[in-house]
Amino acid sequence: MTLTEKILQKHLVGTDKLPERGKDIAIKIDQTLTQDATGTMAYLQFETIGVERVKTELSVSYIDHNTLQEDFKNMDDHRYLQSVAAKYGIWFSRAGNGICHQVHLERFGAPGKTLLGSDSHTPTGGGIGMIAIGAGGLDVAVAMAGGAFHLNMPKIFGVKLTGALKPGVSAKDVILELLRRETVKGGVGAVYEYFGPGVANLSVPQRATITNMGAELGATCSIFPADKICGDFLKTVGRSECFQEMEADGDADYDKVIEIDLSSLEPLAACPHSPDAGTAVKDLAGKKVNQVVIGSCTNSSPADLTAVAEIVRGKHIAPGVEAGIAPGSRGTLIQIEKSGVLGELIRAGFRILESACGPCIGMGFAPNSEGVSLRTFNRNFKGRSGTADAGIYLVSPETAAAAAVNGFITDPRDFAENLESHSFKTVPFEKDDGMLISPLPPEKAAEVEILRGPNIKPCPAAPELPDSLTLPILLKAGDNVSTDDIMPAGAKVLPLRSNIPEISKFTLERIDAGFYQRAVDAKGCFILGGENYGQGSSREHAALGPMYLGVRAVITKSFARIHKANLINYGIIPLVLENPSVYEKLENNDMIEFSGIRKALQEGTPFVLKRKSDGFTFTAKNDLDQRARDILLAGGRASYTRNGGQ
Ligand code: MIC
Ligand code: SF4
Repeated sequence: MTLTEKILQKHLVGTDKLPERGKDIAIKIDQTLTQDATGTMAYLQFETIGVERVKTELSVSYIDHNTLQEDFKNMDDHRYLQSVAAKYGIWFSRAGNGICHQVHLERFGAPGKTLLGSDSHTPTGGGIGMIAIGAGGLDVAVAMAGGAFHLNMPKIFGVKLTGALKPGVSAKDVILELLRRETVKGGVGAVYEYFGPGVANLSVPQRATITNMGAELGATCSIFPADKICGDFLKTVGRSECFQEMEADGDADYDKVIEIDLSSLEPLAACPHSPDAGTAVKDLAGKKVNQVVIGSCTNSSPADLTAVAEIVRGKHIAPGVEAGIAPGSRGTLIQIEKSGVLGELIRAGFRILESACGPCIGMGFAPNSEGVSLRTFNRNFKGRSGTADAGIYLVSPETAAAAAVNGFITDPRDFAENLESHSFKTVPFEKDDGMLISPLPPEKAAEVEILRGPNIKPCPAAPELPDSLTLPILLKAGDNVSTDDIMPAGAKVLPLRSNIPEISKFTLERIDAGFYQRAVDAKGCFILGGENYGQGSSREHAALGPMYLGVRAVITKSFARIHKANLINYGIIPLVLENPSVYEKLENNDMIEFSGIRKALQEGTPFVLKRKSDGFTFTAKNDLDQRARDILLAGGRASYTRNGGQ
C-alpha cells in the first residue's frame, strides 16, 4: 500500500474497504485548524450545530491573516474567535504567534494523523507524514462536531526523488519544477506522495515547502514518509512522543510515477501570473527588481531565513529595491534572534514584518505600478499583491536574497560559496507556547460568554432548489479563474469576511467591475467558466458571495476541488460541460433554460440546458456522487444536515 492508503484506511468511516478512485470516501478527522479570515464563518456554522465541545483530538484556531486592525472589525473577529475557542475546547493561537501552517507543523502536527483546515495550504502538514487537507469552513465545522469528512477517493501519484540539491538550489525549485511539469490543474483529484532515496536529503522544512505548494497543483494533499529526519525534527521541537515511523510498502502501486533527480534541478521562478509558469532564473537574470518579500507559510522557516542571511551578510539591499521579511512563526523569530540571523537581516536593510500572512494576502507591501516583485510565496495571481499591473515572481529565499542585494534577478548559484560554507547553525528550538492558549476544562468553558462585534453577521441560508431555472449567463470567464478573482482579499475586503451582505459587493470585481450591480438587477443568474474554475484559496466566501447575489449554477469545463465542494455546500450547482467546445458557443447574457434539475439530481442523469434565443441544447455531466446530489436537492449543506444528512 501507499502511505496515503495506509492512513486513509485507518480513518475510514462506515466501511473498512478503501473505495475505487473517484468514489466517495468518508474519513475521521483527528485534528482541525482554522484561521481568522475563514474562521468566523466556520465557527458561526459550528455554533448552529449545537455540540458542547469539539469532538476532535485537537482543534486550533489561529489568528494570522487579518492582523492589520485598521478599525474595530479585525479585533472584534479575534475576540469572537478567542471566546469561541474558550467555550468549545479549542486551542487559540494569538495574533503574532505565527502563520497557522508553520505553527501547526512545529507545535501540533503528528505523523499518521488526519488534519482538516479551513485554508488551502493545510497540506503543509504532509511534510511530517500527515494526511492534511484544505476545505471550506463548513466542512471543518462539521469535522469539529465529530462528522466525517467526505471527498472523492484520490488517485495517488508517486514522486520518486533521487539525488540531492546543489548549493543555491532549494526546495522551492523542486515544487516549481513539478508545477512546470504538472500545471496548476495537474493534481486535481490526486495526492502527491514522495518516495525514493532523495527523500532522505530533504529536511522537514524543505518537505513542508513542497507539500505546501501541492495546493498550487490543485492536489487534495501531498505527503512525505515519516522517517528518521521527521523523527529528528519532532525531537528538536520537543514532541518526540508523537513520532511513529511510517512509509509506503516497497511494492506500493501508484497511479503514475514522476521522477525528479534533485541534483539536476536549477533555480526557477514562476513568472506572472501563475505558479506553474516556471522559467530558469538564469534566463531572467539581469531583469530589474523593485521589491523582494520573504516569508509566507511556504518559505519562512529558520533555515530559509538563515540562507537569506548568508547571501546578504555584510552587504546592503540595493538602493532600487524595497525588501521585507516575515518570519513564519514566533518560534522562528526567537530562533533567528538567537542565532544572529535577525541582526544580519536588519543590518542588510530588510523591513522586518510581523509573523503573519501579511503581503502574501495583500495586507500591505503592494508593489509600485508595473513593479517587479520577487516573493518566496506560493501564489502570484494577478492583482493578489494589491497592485493590478505588478508582475509577481515566485522564487526561493536564495533567489530572492540574491536579487535583493544586486537589484536585478540573479542566479543564486552565483552565491554558491556563501551557501556551501554556510553556518546554518541549528539553534535548539525553544519551546515557548506563551502565545498559545490551551482549551479550558468543560466546567469553566460552560461559563464563557461569546463576544460578537457589530460586523459579525449570521451566515445567510442557501435558497431552495426549484425544478427549473431560466436565467442569463451574467459572466463568461476564462480558464483558471482563482478564488481571488471571485472574491478578492487584501486590506480593503478581508475585514468583511464576517459580513456576507457587505463582502458580496466585491464578488468577481477583478474580472468585471459591474458584476455586483448586474447581479442585483438580474435577481438570479449563471456564470460560465473555463478549465480549473475556482483554483486557489479555500475561502467559502467565493461561494457565499455568489450565492448571496443569486448565482444558481456555474457552468465550466472543469472545477478546482475545494471550490466545487463549497459551491455544493451553498446550493450552487457545479456543471461540467459534457462537450467542452460548447464553451465557445455560449456568450454573456445568453438566456439559458435549465429544466428537470431535481429529476437529474435524483437519478444521477446528465443535466440538459437550452439557450432560449435559438433552442441550442447542450448537456452537462452529472459527475456528482449521491451525497453531493442530496445536498443540492436539500438546498445546501445546512438544510441537508438539519434533515439528518451526514
Ligand atoms: C490564501 O492563501 O489565499 C488564503 C488567504 O490563505 C486562503 C484562505 C482565505 O481566503 O482566507 C487559502 O489559501 O485558503
Ligand atoms: Fe497565509 Fe499566504 Fe499561507 Fe495563505 S498562502 S495561509 S495568505 S501565508
